[in-house]
Formats: sequence, structure tokens, C-alpha cells
Amino acid sequence: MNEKLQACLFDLDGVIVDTAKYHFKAWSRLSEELVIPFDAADNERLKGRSRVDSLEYILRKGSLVLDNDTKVKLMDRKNEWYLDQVKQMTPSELAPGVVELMDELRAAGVKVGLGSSSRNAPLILDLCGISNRFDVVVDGNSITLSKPDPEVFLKGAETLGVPPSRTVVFEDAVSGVEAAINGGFQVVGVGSSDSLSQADFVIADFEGFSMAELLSRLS
Ligand code: B16
Ligand code: MG
Repeated sequence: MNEKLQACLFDLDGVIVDTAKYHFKAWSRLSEELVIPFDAADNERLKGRSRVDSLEYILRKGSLVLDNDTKVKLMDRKNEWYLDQVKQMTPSELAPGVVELMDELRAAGVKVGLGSSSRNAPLILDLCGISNRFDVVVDGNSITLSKPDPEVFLKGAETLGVPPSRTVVFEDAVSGVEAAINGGFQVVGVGSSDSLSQADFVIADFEGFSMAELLSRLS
């Protein structure tokens, strides 16, 4: 076993699959109904944040104060619209190269886990046919604190029995990169190096990215 790499935790939305576009459509529709402006920059800020944190952000933006029951109803509606799109998902939406990397890691004895804020993670994994490829799944159903709190990744590493310093997190969101750093993990940003500059290093995508390259770029 490699000493510096004993486990990898993958974020879901934006790393394994590109569901940000579905969140964007659903939050845009809700914001439109509430007559609150919502654009791509807002959606970027919500990446990795929980459903309730996302709604609170939009309400703050519109200076709208609502009671708890109304907030729950709004979140349920947003989630219905989100699920209308998610239910059409197939394995063809998996990020190219990500499953190959996960399989390579596991074959080399590196544990592989999911660390996602999404409560819809089990459904998405199932639709994409990858539920059985993880040694642990930690998602929005089993955490109480949203990224940038490190709870989701700490729970994953603890369940795997691997210290954070020997675990690499793959993240597409600024809040997720911060969560990984806050937990003492090494972190690979997936996406743009402009916004994810806090990560140890950034890859644009997983195409052609191997375990050998990961090891060579880890400090
Ligand atoms: P849900 P990740 C996050 O997933 C998304 O990035 C974020 O946009 C979303 O609000 C959050 O999950 C909660 O999702 O409404 O499906 O429970 O990136 O942490 O995998
Ligand atoms: Mg994400």
C-alpha cells in the first residue's frame, strides 16, 4: 500500500456527474416565481452547499423572510423539478475517466468513498450504475453540517479507518475545497484553476488522469 495515498473521497455533483445544470434550472425556476434574480454566478456560489443553505441564500438576496413551513414547501418543489431532470439520467452522464480512475485506485488497494452534500446521491449513483463502486457513501442524508464544514469528509475517512492526511478529496466547489482543507485533507480541484486555487492542484477533468499522475503531483 502507498503510504501517502490510502483513500480517495469523491464529491458527486460536479465531479462524478454534471448535475449543477439541473440544480441551476430548478433554483432559477423557483427564484423566478419569487421574483428574485438568480444567475450563473449565484449557482456557482451554491455548489456544495446544502439545499436549505441554498434557499436561505436566495431568500437573503431577495430580502424575503418566510416561515419554516413555507421554506420546506419551496425546497420540496425545487427538489421535484430537480428530480424531474435527474430521473432521466443514465451512465452516459458519468464524467469521462472518473470510473476508470476509481477502479484503478481500488485495484491498487486505495479505498474509494463518496462525500456529497446531496440527499439525492443514492438515487443518482443508482441511475448511473455505480452504487457498488464505493467502500463508503456519505451524503446529505447522513450529515448535519454543510460544506465548508469538513463533517462529510471526516465521516468518510473515519468510516474507512484512514487519517485525513492520507486521504485525497476530489472537489469542484470552492466550499468543498475549503471543507477538505478544514478537515486536514489533501485536495484536488476539478474544474477551473482560477476559482479552485486553494486546492493542492487542479485538473480540468478526469480524461487521461491516472493514479500515477495523482501520486506524482501530491506533495
Ligand atoms: P440536494 P455535492 C451538492 O452536491 C450540490 O453541489 C449543491 O448544489 C446542492 O445544493 C447540494 O448537493 C444538496 O443537494 O438538494 O440534492 O440534497 O456537490 O456536495 O455532491
Ligand atoms: Mg460538487
